Amino acid sequence: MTITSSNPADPADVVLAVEEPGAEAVRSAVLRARAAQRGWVAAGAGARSAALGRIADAIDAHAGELAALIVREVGKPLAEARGEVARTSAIWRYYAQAPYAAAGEVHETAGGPGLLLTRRRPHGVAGLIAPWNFPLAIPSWKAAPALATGNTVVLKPAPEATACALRLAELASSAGLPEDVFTVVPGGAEEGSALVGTADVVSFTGSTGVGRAVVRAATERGVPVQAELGGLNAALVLPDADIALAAEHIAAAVAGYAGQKCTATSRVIAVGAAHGPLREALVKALASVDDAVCGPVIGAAARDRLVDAVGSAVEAGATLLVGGGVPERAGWYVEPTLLADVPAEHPLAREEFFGPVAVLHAVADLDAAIELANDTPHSLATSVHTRSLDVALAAADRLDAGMIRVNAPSSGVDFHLPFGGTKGASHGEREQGRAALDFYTVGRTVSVLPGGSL
Ligand code: UN1
Repeated sequence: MTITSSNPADPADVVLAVEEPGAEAVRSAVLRARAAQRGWVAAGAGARSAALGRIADAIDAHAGELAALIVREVGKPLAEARGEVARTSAIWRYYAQAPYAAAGEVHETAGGPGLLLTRRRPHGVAGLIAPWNFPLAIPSWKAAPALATGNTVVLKPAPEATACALRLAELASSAGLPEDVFTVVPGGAEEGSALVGTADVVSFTGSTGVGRAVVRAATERGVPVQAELGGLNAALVLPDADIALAAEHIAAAVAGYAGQKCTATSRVIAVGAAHGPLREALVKALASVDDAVCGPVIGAAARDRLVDAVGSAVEAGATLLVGGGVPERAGWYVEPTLLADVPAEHPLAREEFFGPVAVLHAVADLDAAIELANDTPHSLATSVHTRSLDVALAAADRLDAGMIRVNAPSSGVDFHLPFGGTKGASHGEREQGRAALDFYTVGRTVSVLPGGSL
């Protein structure tokens, strides 16, 4: 079978076609990575830090080319693609400092001379499975902490983003990473499960269904695993909010990169008197979103699924407030869409659709808004729009999402803070920040006692 990635804005433009390498190729990449790992650890903190810093430099030096490749391969609007490239080099630079961070603690013995030490050591080979929507940033926020802590890496990118991942590996190698320390193996389900079946630590970002299977398979082998799955993210708007600004933030979170982020807003919850003005402002904001913000969705199947869901919601009694159409043009475009009166059990109100589509709910008060926001297993990111500090703090206490953003879009993350959701949205240790350094290492206890002690 051939893996083909094509331009979502112009499907006739084939970006890359490669043969699927098969499960055996993955296993042999893992074996080579395992052989390379000892030398990578032995090279020391200074060498690892310098190598990661050179990768950041290489990304900066090729920023224009990388942004253009992201635009072409996964249809991300140029401004966001540039932002992603800048974020990616910042991630490598941030983790370039990590090899020098303290790797443990010193304790006193219970009695007598000696030192008791804790120490964090790498697992071995990190098997990374990444999605297509952040084709440089997500592979990097998995690979950089894994490499910094002395693991070697085998990455299987999403087929739709194969060219971006291969280019990242090329740049890493041109920056002087030793051979087999960071390998990209293109592939689909077969290669992904071979990787989960052989790596020493597994990190996955993608759909809930595949993620659950990855977690099961890794757990069965006794291998540490983290999974970042879908989000069904809400934006809560209180009557005291700056409604015009809230509408702008929410429109960006609904339609930015066509809603193809696990942190995108798909449910807007208007509280009390916020409802009328917010509805009006949001319709206006979504109607004026253009290609520079939204862009196409990834493929024909994604577009059809969105169009069908909107159609079936309308048949079930929903009101189309804006959008809903498919522009007459090449590429997989869907208009930014807002619906009201969507039946509570309709899939559009319950499942992640990964498109520029949101559902508007009206509720009486903050309690009802929080209850509705929490009524999902996919609790990843929630935004709260209010001028009241009391409301912001109450919401931060009672919302169960992994990330709560006050007066900001639900999408957008800080790579130096932990990233992840609650309930069904995430599994295992948080990604990013220092949490990632814990995930890619395991604790050892070392007792250093004077010679001759029994
Ligand atoms: C962002 O909101 O900038 O797959 C990042 C995703 C998330 C990343 C979101 N893991 O969409």
